[in-house]
Amino acid sequence: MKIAQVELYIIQMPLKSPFITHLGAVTHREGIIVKITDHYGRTGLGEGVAFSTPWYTEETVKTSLHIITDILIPLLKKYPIERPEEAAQLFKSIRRNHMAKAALETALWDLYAKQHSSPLSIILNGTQSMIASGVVIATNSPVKAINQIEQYVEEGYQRIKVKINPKQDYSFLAEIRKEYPQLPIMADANSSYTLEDIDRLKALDEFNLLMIEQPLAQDDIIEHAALQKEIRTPICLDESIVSFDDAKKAIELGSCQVINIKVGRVGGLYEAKQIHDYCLDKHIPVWCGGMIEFGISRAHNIALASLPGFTIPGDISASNRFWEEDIILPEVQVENGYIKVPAEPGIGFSLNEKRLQETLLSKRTFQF
Ligand code: OSB
Ligand code: MG
Repeated sequence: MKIAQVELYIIQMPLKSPFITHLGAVTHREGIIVKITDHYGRTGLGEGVAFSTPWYTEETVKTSLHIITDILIPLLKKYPIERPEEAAQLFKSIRRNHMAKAALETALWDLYAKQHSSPLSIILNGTQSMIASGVVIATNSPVKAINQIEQYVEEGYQRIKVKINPKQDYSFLAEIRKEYPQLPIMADANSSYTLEDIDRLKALDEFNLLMIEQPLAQDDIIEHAALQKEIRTPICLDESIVSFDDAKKAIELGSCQVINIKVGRVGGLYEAKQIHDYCLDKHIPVWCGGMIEFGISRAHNIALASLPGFTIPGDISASNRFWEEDIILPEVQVENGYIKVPAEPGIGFSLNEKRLQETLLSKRTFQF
């Protein structure tokens, strides 16, 4: 792919309002923007989605920087690649560190698509020109949740996800359902329950949720299979699925009926597409998850969600859901509940250099 240079921009931005789950509150988002330039001056963009601390996954911004800088860039220098799939393959010689790998791999996909003057969605075999948009409410106050839902429904979002845990479930959902009896709602538990809570979880069946996301342990697929036999609400796995193999095993075991695919969590677009293709074959619907990310990652999510198996509105919301001003131009917009898949080459969004400078903490450059 004739890589000439890799630039890493470490940026930080405040969220418009805190994102609260039982695991803690996120008020600021640190992230890594990757820019890969080829010999002809064409650039590919990627984003590292690890958080500053390991509250959601084991990776952090610092561990990602270490792996990208000291391991993955030297690998790319040593073994020049012709296609992004080869990078995905090359990175398999390194264990885990999926978010670090995805940061580089996604930038290579964008560069490859631009080198072929094709939209990334087309390179990935996407078939949808619009994707249905959903949004996440992450607050511990039912009043705030209802107010936010009202605003987001007005903005056109097609599906609302709320965060739940054993201290905030039945009555919280009952209050919401009272206001919105028909609204497509799902709940994300972020691993806050155990099998001992089975009666609490059964009780949630009456709310007709689209699904319950990751009720049990973050690395479990065995107990989720047992739980699914006891509850009517479909289980969707998030944290437990970090690879194609995990997805295959979870489906074979009956641990879930839906999968949330996150590009960073599974190590890049190649693995994400493998999971998608398998799920499509097995009639398991998938949707694209979110990581409170900036516009570059959002743009990769849009390209991925254009694939035919993405039949459920995911957590891809507009840039203004979290940010006063995003780092891409144009910003991601939701119109009548849909996001348009760009028809321009690559991800179809460019860096907002002014915003990048305003939010920049540090920068590193690597010549090839
Ligand atoms: O569990 O899906 C999750 C955000 C950060 C970490 C984990 C999760 C989330 C979300 C998605 O719920 C929020 C979004 O980006 O829209
Ligand atoms: Mg989740």
